[in-house]
Amino acid sequence: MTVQRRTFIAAAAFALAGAAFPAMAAKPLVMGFSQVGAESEWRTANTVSVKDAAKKAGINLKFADAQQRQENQVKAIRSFIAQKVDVIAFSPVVESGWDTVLREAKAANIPVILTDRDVNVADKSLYVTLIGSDFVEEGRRAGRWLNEYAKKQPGKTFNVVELQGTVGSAPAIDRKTGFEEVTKGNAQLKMLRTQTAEFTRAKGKEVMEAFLKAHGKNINVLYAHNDDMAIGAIQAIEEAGLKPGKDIVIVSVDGVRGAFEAMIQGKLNVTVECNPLLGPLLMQTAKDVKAGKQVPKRLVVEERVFPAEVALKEFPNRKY
Ligand code: GYE
Repeated sequence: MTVQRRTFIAAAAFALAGAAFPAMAAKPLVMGFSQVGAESEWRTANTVSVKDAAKKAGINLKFADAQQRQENQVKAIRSFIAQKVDVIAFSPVVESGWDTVLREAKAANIPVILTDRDVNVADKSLYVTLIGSDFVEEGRRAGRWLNEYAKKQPGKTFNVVELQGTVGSAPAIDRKTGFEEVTKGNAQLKMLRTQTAEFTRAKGKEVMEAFLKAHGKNINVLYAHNDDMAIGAIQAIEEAGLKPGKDIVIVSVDGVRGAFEAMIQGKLNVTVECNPLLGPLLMQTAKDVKAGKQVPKRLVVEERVFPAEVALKEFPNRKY
């Protein structure tokens, strides 16, 4: 029998099997997803987006919550490898320390898609693509807004305090970098204190209380790496008898519903949008990767800046 004829018979048998067992032909893609945790409103919206999109795309999602701990993520990834999932996706809690486990995934021939946060690895072939925001640009946007604000009050200097996100995480590193890049030449701004509050409301409140205890009314501006920390800080400011949004100008990042509510109440001055609705693009990318299609190494989502003046008008359009 010739090679062509044998191929023909095999193809015909395959087509027949497909027709007789359609369920077999449409085996759902299995994705292991390791989420950072549930530290913020942003994260909750991101989790909902990933789960909904998987359902809609017919993807079998194995979801693991790492509770903000890298060792839990490493464990989850190893278990996905052992289960031989089709694709692994994860949002890395911190940037460094991923080489070993990603090499294990590569050796098992399982493609890895990063969502939201970046990793710091020398060998970029250890992941297929990163889907998410440009955090440095978000930091620049926050800084540019503050520069403009200060410009309107020439001669005045502003003492700034900063609440950083999770130590070692891409958004904390990049939002600090971008903000510093555009504000460092501004003689009107003076950074008084900067400290992590781990992207949570509770910590945001706690660290802001400490800042207020040390500097009281000398604080003019708060830059928070996310809305949740800003919302926690707002509580601390009010409890200290000061007016958030007035006595202390507040700039934050994410654009979640809670931030819009705070802006409408005049307690937050601006939020820089960070889009958590990455689920649909993640599922499409996973399908493309499994189909052998070439995908770009970086997929960046579009975002805007929302000052308090537009909050009421924009609120009904917000999806998270
Ligand atoms: O800004 C913050 C969350 O990685 C972009 O993580 C994300 C950040 C987001 O906890 O609210």
